[in-house]
Amino acid sequence: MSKALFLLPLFVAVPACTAPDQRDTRSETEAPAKQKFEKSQRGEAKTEGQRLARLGFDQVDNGKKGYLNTGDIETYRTNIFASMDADDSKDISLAEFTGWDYGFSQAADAANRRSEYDTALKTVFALWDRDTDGKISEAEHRYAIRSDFDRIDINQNGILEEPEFLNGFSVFAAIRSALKTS
Ligand SMILES: [Ca+2]
Ligand SMILES: [Ca+2]
Ligand SMILES: [Ca+2]
Repeated sequence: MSKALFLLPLFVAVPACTAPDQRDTRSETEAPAKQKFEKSQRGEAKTEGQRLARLGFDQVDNGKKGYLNTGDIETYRTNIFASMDADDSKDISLAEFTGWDYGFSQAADAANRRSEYDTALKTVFALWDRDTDGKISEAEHRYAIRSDFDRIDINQNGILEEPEFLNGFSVFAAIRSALKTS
C-alpha cells in the first residue's frame, strides 16, 4: 500500500476561509469541545471509497483520539503540500496536482473513468487557485483545507468526527463522485 494512499483524504479536505487569528480562538474552544465528543461505533466500510477514507482518518488522527482537530489537519496538510510540490518551488502546479497519487488512479482506470477523474481534479485545482495564477500557493492550500474543515464540521464543535470527515472533504467527494464509488 503506497504512502500516498494514506495522504489522500486530507487532501480532500479543503478550503479554509478563516483568518489566521481565528485559529487561536478555535484552539481555546477546543477543550470544551472535546468533552462533547463520544466515540461512535464503526460500522463496516461499504465501499472502497469509505475504506480509503477510513485509512486516511486513522493516519491523520494523532494519538488515536477518535476525532481530528485543527492541529491534526494542519500537520497533515503541511506534509501533503510538501509531497505534492515535487520540484520544491513552494507552490503546486496543475501537473503536480493532477499527477499526485491520491490512491485512486488504479480505481479510476479499473472503472474506466479516468477522464472523469482528471476532470474532477482540475475542477478542484481551479477552485483552490483563488488568484488564478495557475499555481496553488501554500496560503491558498491552507485556505482550501481550512475552509473544508469549517464546512464539514457539521455540528460546529471545532473537531471532525469520523462521519463528518468521511462525507465531507471536497477533493475526496469530487473523486468519489467521478468514480461513482459511493
Ligand atoms: Ca511545485
Ligand atoms: Ca494561485
Ligand atoms: Ca464536529
